[in-house]
Amino acid sequence: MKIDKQHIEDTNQKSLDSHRASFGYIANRLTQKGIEVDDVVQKLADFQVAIPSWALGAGGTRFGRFGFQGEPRTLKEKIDDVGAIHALTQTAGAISLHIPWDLPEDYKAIKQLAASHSIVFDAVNSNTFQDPKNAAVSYRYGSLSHTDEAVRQHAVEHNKKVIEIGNELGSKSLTVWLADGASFPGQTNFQTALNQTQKSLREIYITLPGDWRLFIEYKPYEPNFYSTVIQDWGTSFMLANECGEKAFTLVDLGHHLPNTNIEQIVSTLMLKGKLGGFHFNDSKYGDDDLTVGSIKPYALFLIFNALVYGMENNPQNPYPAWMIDASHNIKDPLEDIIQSLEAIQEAYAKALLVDQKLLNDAQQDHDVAMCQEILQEAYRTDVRPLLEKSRLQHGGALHPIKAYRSLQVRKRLIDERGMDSVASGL
Ligand code: LRH
Ligand code: MN
Ligand code: MN
Repeated sequence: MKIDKQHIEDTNQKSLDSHRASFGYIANRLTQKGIEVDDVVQKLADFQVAIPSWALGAGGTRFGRFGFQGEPRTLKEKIDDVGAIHALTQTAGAISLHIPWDLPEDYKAIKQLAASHSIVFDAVNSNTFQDPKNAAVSYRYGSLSHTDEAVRQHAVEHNKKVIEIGNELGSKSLTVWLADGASFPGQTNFQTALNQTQKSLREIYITLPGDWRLFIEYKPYEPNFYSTVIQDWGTSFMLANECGEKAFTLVDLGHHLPNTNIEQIVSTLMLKGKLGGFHFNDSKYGDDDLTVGSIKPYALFLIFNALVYGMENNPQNPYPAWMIDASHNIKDPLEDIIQSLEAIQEAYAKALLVDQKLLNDAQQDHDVAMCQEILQEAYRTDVRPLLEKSRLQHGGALHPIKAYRSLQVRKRLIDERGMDSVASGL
């Protein structure tokens, strides 16, 4: 399934006048404030977010799963789905694979298909939180932290294999997220588990190709409910430092205890040049993996404000790898991802409008009310016409969800794949 550029253009025609009017209005207002509007629009176009291969079908919960019709059955179909999202939004120019959920077979064909959609392969994700089929060892009691050398070695080898696979595809980074931890007090020795993890990560790290990066993802709990070995950014940061300069921390928005100040974490990591990757989602209670911006849009804006500040002021931090890490239980997964992308771009655009010079002056003067005014002035701006402009300039849809529906993308996917297709995975 491929979305025809001409069809997108045709659907855009109907909204062009209204777009021009609203863009003209906001562009004028921003220009009067001294903002380079073209610059903001260009930055939006440059901001590409990877789509995870595991989020294109319905996710479900531990209580069940309600499948969505027309789900992608193969990696090729998943790439087609990302292609459709990218064609409409012009923001999803990358896919992130989870191995072995989406093991490529024919590399050449997969690469060609991705290139035909203008999609590149972003970070590859290893999986040592599930037992592989017919495996000689079990990750029931951990993987890289396991007390048994044979299990640790198995997990290290898996990560090396994932690097090889990523290398074939043109990926440049490996993301390691470990479920390792304990469900009950006394089950493990914290120090031994951390030491083993460090040693195993180091073994993986030394096999990284020269231009690769290692991202270490943290999470406080789940699936283990007493302790997790890499529970927070501090642990990840420490492990990354001990690995070396190509190792970084990965922040997943859902991986924090309630009310954690994520923007401060982002700032600290970027100051130290150690923010490598970012997983977007939203949450109300825990690692809910909800649509980005659906619960705490102001918090997302503040996080973006920290990211923009870091990107502009911290050359010591490499450009981070962006990915959506959400799960879709009720909504059409593709619509859900489109909504997430829109929320990401909105928060980014608003952060780009923050007058950093004025904010700095107000901070120096301890004018606390003014500091808030400056942030909220940017936050309250309706930036949607800027997003529209950026998409329009690159052949995307003015209104991606509307276009998705009027082009009947889901119906076409169902016609092609059937009502009962189930997303592939382990
Ligand atoms: C863990 C996580 C991690 C995994 C993905 C499936 O909760 O965020 O990034 O790889 O979900
Ligand atoms: Mn994640
Ligand atoms: Mn998660």
